[in-house]
Amino acid sequence: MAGGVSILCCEENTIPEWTVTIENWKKADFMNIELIKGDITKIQVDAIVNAANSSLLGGGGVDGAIHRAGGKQILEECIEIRNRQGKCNTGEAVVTTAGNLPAQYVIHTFGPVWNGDEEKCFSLLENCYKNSLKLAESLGVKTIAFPNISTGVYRFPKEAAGKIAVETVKNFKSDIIEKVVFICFDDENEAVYRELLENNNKM
Ligand code: AR6
Repeated sequence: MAGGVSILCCEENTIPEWTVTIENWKKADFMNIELIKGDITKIQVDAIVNAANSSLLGGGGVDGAIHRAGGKQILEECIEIRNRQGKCNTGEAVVTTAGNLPAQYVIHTFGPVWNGDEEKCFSLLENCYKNSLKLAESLGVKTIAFPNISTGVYRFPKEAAGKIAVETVKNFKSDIIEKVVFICFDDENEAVYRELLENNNKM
């Protein structure tokens, strides 16, 4: 396999609109970054990431969708983690199995609540992506899907959040992870990611 990155843009369960390869982007032989518009609970990857909260006990948004679709096993494992190590700190990540979901693991990360403190919030969001990728690697995960962490209830500006997500993934050198999927649920995030990834291809 030639070195480089394929970026695919597509709707959930459709054929990608375009594919571009960037030579020598990563240390690994190849790595795919995909942009998919859809529901993260439906996607077939080794691990999906949950935009959780410090309690790890579920909530609304993507967290609620994952717990609803995954069933009570995920919550039970989250409670065990809580009992063992306490609440999740901002930027940290923990893992459970994925219950009834097609994925094997759910990696739960607690994103920053946007408060206008750019330096702190940017760095904490970067930690969410980095720590999730590190944890995935330690589990031997080859394919992982991220939602747009903190851009819902936590009101992180979408463009800044997208830039942090794409840059952090791009800079994460891995010989294990082969594919990272960004799942965008709303039109605004999809447009942000599409532009970021298309611009990447031109660089
Ligand atoms: N699949 C993919 N993305 C989704 C889905 C889905 N099924 N549903 C929503 N999104 P949010 P946050 C997108 O609010 O901002 C929860 O209550 C959504 O469009 O879920 O990190 C937790 O328990 C948005 O772009 O997470 C926390 O208390 C993105 O997911 C709090 O919300 C993130 O929105 C976390 O807030």
